[in-house]
Amino acid sequence: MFMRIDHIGIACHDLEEQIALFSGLFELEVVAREVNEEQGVKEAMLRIADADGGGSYIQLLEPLSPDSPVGKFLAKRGEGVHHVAFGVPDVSEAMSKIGGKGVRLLDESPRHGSMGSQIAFLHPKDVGGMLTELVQAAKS
Ligand code: CMX
Ligand code: CO
Repeated sequence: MFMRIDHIGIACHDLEEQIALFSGLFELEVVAREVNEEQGVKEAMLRIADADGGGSYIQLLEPLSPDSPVGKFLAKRGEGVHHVAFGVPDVSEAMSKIGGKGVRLLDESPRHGSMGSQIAFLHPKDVGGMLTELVQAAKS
């Protein structure tokens, strides 16, 4: 079902500071910056690897407001790993397969994600405490 780790999402208070830290430490290039109002984030994608069908990234996330998912997470747990995102060939199919096993889907249908992808989240309480994102990369 999973083809790769698409990205690790990291919650931070200051996107520019965190971009400077990660690109400096690991020599990663910022390949996209977006504001996603629906997800309540300002974000940057730092490329680790390219591949046919989708690459691997670090996703740095700054909340747009304290009552957004990332804003609440920062208040409760502080900066750090917020979610793990797996690349799937078809996000709707993965949602129905995984949902059929009793895992709570946090999205009824796929939403808009980074770089034209389609995404959906699984409840962390049903996945061993890990907030899990499914990603179908945009067709290149
Ligand atoms: N990882 C693991 N556990 C988490 C978590 C996370 N990121 N966020 C919340 N939880 C846990 C909480 O600790 C809490 O556990 P306890 O009851 O044991 O304390 C439980 O889940 C419920 O958390 P909550 O704070 O009461 O609920 P929230 O209103 O914060 O909702 C969640 C949590 C996961 C349902 C919500 O954050 C969500 O829908 N997330 C999906 C969307 C999202 O995260 N978007 C931002 C990223 C966008 C992107 O990647 O593009
Ligand atoms: Co993500």
